[in-house]
Amino acid sequence: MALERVLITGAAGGIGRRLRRLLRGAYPTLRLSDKVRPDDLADDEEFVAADLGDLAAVEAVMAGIDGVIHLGGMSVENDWETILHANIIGTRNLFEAARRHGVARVVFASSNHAMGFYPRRRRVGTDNLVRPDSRYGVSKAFGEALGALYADKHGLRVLCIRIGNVDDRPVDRRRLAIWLHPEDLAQLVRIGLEHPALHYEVVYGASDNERSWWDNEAAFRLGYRPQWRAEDYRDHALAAERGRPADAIGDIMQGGPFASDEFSGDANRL
Ligand code: 15L
Repeated sequence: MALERVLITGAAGGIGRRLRRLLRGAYPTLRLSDKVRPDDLADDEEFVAADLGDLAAVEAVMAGIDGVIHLGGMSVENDWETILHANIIGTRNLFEAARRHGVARVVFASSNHAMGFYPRRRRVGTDNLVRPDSRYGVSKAFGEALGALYADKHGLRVLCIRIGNVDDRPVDRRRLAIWLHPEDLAQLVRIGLEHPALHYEVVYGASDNERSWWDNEAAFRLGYRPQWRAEDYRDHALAAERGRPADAIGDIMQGGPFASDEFSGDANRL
């Protein structure tokens, strides 16, 4: 089925702004949603404001939509109330509104922080248990589970992308392993919206990174062919690292500072 109208939640954020540009012309209409209206709407874009914590507002945004790119919510660690409202209740509202409106597909922006308490020396894939490094990471694991429920029970087609770090180039040593160029992200998003055999999948959002600690076989099976290589920016990334204070937990864990933030456990048990 051709997608006529695609919704981007969190459209005013850094990833949303980039995807708007990269998806221009791919679908007849992009509906953008956020709390604040962008001041540069194109002819093929429309805007509907919504607080994701308000189910009625999310339902209003969803009317007439064929596919959703769900970027909205809190994109870093925060206090529990904020994460609960924006990411747990917000993502539940998103999937429930999509179901009620017969939306065909949801691409969920998950995060590497659902798995951030794996050590960097360990290669992980999508069959490993989730090991969140933060309340934020827990909310992303919740969103992945919710996506599975709505796919299996209600027939939505769902792709969860565990995004590494989206930027024009990798900005430090850790990002050399997890960097995702915006064009490679756009490729993954289009797989989620268009792949004919998609039911429910979790993939890693990473470019062609030599230092990657992720097995991204599921993405390659769906046809993902990343075009960008982190190692091409090695000197820039490693220069940014110089002089940075050591972080006993963050430097060995995949989630970096998200893992060391508020850490009060026994480092020997990790
Ligand atoms: C994320 O999930 C965040 O949204 C982003 O701001 C970065 O912190 C990124 O992870 C990262 O791990 O570098």
